[in-house]
Amino acid sequence: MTNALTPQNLTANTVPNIDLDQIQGDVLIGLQKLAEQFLFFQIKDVAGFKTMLRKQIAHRITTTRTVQEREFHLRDHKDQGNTTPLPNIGVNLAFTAGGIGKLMPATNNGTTLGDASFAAGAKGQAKSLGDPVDAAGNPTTWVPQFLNAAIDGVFLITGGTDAGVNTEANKLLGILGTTVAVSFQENGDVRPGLEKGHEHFGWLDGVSQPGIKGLTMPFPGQRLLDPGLFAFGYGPTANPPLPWMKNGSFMVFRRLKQLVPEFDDYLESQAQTLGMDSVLLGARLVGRWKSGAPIELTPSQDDSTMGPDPQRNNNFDFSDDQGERRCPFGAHIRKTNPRADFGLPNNAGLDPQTTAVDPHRIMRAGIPFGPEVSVAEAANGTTATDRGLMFVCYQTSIPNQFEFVQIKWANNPGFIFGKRHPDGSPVVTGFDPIIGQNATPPRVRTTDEPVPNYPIGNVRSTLNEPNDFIVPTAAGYFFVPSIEALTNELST
Ligand code: N7H
Repeated sequence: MTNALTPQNLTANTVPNIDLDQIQGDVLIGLQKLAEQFLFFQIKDVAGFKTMLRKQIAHRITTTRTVQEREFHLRDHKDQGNTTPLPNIGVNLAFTAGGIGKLMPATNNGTTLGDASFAAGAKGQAKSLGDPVDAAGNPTTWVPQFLNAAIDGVFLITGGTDAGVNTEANKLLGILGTTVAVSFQENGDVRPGLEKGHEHFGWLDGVSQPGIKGLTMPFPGQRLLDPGLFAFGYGPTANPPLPWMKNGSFMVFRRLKQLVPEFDDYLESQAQTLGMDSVLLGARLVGRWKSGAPIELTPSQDDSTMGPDPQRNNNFDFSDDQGERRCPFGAHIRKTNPRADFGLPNNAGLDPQTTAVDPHRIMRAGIPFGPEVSVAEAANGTTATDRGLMFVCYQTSIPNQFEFVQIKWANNPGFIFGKRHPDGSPVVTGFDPIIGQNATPPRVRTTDEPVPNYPIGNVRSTLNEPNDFIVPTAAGYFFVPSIEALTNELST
């Protein structure tokens, strides 16, 4: 996903109080990535690994400062009419609770980092996220490597081409030698041609990201949030649980398989049942047209110039749509960022968005994986090869940010609460039709109001989703240390 920050913003707004040289580059701005290798590993020789980390690896880690500088280069490169990708190799490194425990036994397997979900690990949390699990609570749809092998850490290796990131991965493995064993390796790639920047269902991704105080000059409608929501050591909670966690962040990784031909066929058939157009139905499930244009601003038809235009594509807050005429409350972007749905600031200036929404925002930095849908898959309506999203997000509290959005909002049919239809009847919002998970077999989901009542009308309609079109196939919770912590606390 592309970050909403641009070189233009950064020039105007870089202020020194965020330590750009210490925070790893994917956290706040996002490593430049046309290709990305996720290299998961186990630490086999703790002392040997520490030596290599201190002497040879820490210096290779790409900082926020470097990412920022590369944004300027990229802008110049494009301005000069160049279309060939710049190599821009980026490397970030993060550890699970188990990995932190190996490197720092005093953390008691990562528990002293102060995040119960991080300490429990992604597998331990799968059931509460609504992932398909067996009677013992073990995920049933994950790739075996994530179930069987203990994963201690991950390198995120980004660049302009698969060949470039693979070469860098081999260099890192060469340096680390027998101190590590690879648990799982997979590349993600930006989709080809006109689908560049779009995820596999076809929607433009990376459109709405939080802005950061001291780093971003916000686009219209973009909220400016405390850096401390994404990197430790800044407001609102300046003191990290442990001093060396300053400038670090928690990273959530989810390998989310997308059943694209199945989803496309479902949109067609459901649209017929509801008596509407399938393109409009898709837009109402996401809250945006495939171009990125929000249905809140252009409810009846796509506007492909607005879609990718950051001056316009986030300039709304749902406050003038409390009857869900333009955008259903259940739409993916309204469930995961309800903006002003909790109400507008009162006379005393108390703003419910500041207290009820902002603290749960996440910084997304994923990339698609897997090939394009083949002619045969499209014709059969069946996925034959895995494809989807390597979902990555950053935050300083996994329970209060990623898990809150997934569990309390996306998976919660009651949310958003207490709303009424234009005819006064209560709204039962239903699940997020994209990422919502109903853990109760047979996992059927419903969502309110797929059929628009725009600009007028009082037709009540319900969307029924018999299947999940997004299936979690691997996950990990990681801590992304500062450069200083990599060279000191974690490697001595
Ligand atoms: Fe979502 N999609 O293609 O439908 N997401 N998402 N997401 N998502 C967004 O603003 C998608 C996932 C958020 O501020 C867009 O980038 C898919 C998870 C949040 O307006 C699109 C998958 C979680 C936002 C998608 C997936 C979130 C957001 C609109 C999985 C967190 C910003 C474009 C395969 C639990 C909301 C954009 C805002 C936007 C899709 C996963 C959260 C098109 C396919 C797991 C916070």
